[in-house]
Amino acid sequence: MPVERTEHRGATELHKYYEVYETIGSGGFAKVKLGRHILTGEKVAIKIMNKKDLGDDLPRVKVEIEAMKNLSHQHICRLYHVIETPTQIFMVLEYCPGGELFDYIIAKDRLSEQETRVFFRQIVSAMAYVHSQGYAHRDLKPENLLIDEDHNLKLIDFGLCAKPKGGLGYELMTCCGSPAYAAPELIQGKAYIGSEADVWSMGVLLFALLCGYLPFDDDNCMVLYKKITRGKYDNPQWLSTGSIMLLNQMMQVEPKRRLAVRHLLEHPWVMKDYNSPVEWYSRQPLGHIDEDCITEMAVNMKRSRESTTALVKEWRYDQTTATYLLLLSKKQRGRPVRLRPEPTVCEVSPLHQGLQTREALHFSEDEDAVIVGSLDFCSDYIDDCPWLSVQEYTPQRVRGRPDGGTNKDTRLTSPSVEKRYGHSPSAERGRTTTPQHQQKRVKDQEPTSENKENIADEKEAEHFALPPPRTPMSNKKSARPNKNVLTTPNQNISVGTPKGGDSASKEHNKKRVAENKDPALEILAFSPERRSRSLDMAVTGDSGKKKRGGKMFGSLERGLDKVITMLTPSKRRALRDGPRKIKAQYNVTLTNQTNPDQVLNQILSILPEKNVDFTQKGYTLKCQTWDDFGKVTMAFELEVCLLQRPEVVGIRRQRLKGDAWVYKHLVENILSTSRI
Ligand code: H91
Repeated sequence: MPVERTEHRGATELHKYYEVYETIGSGGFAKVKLGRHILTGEKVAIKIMNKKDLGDDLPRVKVEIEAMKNLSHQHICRLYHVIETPTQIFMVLEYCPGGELFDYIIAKDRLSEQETRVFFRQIVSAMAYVHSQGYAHRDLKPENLLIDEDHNLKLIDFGLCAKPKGGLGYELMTCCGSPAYAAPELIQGKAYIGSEADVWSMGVLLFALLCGYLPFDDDNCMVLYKKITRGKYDNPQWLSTGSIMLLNQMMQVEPKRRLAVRHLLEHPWVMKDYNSPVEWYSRQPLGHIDEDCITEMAVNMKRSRESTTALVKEWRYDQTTATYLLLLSKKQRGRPVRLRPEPTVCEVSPLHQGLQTREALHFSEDEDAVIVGSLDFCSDYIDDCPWLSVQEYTPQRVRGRPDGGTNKDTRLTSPSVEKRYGHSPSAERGRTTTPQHQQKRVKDQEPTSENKENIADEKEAEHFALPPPRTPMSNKKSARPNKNVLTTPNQNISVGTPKGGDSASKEHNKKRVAENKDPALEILAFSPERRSRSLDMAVTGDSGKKKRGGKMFGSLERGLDKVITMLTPSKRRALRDGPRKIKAQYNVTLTNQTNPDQVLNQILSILPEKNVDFTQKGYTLKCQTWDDFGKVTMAFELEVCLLQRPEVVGIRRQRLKGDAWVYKHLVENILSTSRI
């Protein structure tokens, strides 16, 4: 595979300092990949934007970068590094393995008042700080709150934020954000105060946490706007009086009657069980310089501590800023404040020059590819061997495809070749169809930046692609109640029965059933972090804990050796020949089935019915929906996998693009209809 393709040319700078792994999400015109900062060994999220694709959104990115440079707070995702090339912009950000708060809410159906309070206090803390710095966020929603490794929230997406010149008291005019969370004055096109509009969104967010659905919702925009401007919503019976009151105080149509964030800091509901106001000041103010981090960097760079401090204080959001902030993050988590020592392979300081040896070790940066190298430069690489991609080590080989449950291979295809099927409006233009399954490959679309990377694969697909196997079920249109879906014990959900026996729960479930949702179908959340770990476990076949070598640092070559040893032919075959084995996580739906091929077939047969296009890569289905103009409205992944305890088939799901609530309904609908 070529190391550098056109759109990756600008990425060289990025690869000097980071190992780049798989795509973990996307937002607007950005793709977010998992990465690792080579010098500190810390994981990062890399937001990748193509300037050409950004077009008019380029100013939005500049706004986000400027805001994030000025904001440093324990509940705001930290920006470490910005790399701009003539064609691309890379933002290196704090990695939040827990994923979106949205997924967490839907996995749990809704949160208890106690758990909501924990999160809401963090949201108030972040927002009080944002407002204190003169910013309004203007796009508050659970998709923009991520969960970090300590289960704390981090606010993201400052692309729509505003910093009025005269201060936050000055009115704004631009209507932005997601309609469902937008304040009435905003959607009416009136001038509004940013902080007041944020409080409304926080009210909608609080409601979503406590209820698992939105207070104002409608498919029709105009109807939605009417509902918002009226400001009337129903309070479900499980809400406490205190919650109802707080929601009411935040979702006041008249902005001046709304609570201000400073009132929220010590609101009785917020203070309950804590007896202390929310701490909103930054625990990591930008001005403070940590001496331990400076010392470590000074040693690495062979500079004086004074000149290192001066360099850090320039806050250029370059390798120096990233190294300093990531070292600080290590220190705050009680890890050694250590950098990778001078390279042995190439006598150039990585902090000065970037890791030149990276290029030699760089295998591929394909969509699902991983870069492996320097695997044991740091002890935690071994314990936390990151994201070994199955596909990357899988030589082209013929593997049987699911055969409807008999487990006998009847068709032969190449496992690493992506198979694309679809029925998007654009895909339908000028192409012959496969009447048997009414499925067409999405091959003759204009290549977009999203699908460009797959073009080489598509050539091969011509020879190998077969339509997915179908089952007789595919004619069934109506959603069936899903009696067989199991959940993990810690979810406290009984099979086939509504959660909680109280009338409030029944009421809620009635609503869900009316919406074609099965109350027994619970989705268990699962962080990309864990997903990676589980893959690692599948590779090593152990419980994920590997012995630490006595030494902290080793050579790059040894790291490579380890990867090769881990992937012995038998292990590789085990991976190739079946779905991944993972642990139950919170975005994995458990089934009561044991045959993954059967489950895959059931899903495959339902997707066309739901107007979902998909490409199949092994047991992973990359799904897309389209609008009438051929624009992708939703992208998500469904992966059939094997759970270890209990030993059943699971379906991992991940949203990549599109409205979170629409996605929730669609995936619930697909899975409940799939009779799994
Ligand atoms: N949504 C608005 O899906 C749809 C794991 C994951 C882990 C992340 C760290 C930072 C960001 C995303 C992360 C992430 C966009 C991040 C930060 C900023 C920003 C953007 C992303 C998605 C994009 C992928 C995200 C979640 C939100 C995962 N994501 N899984 N760490 O602007 Cl400031 Cl776009």
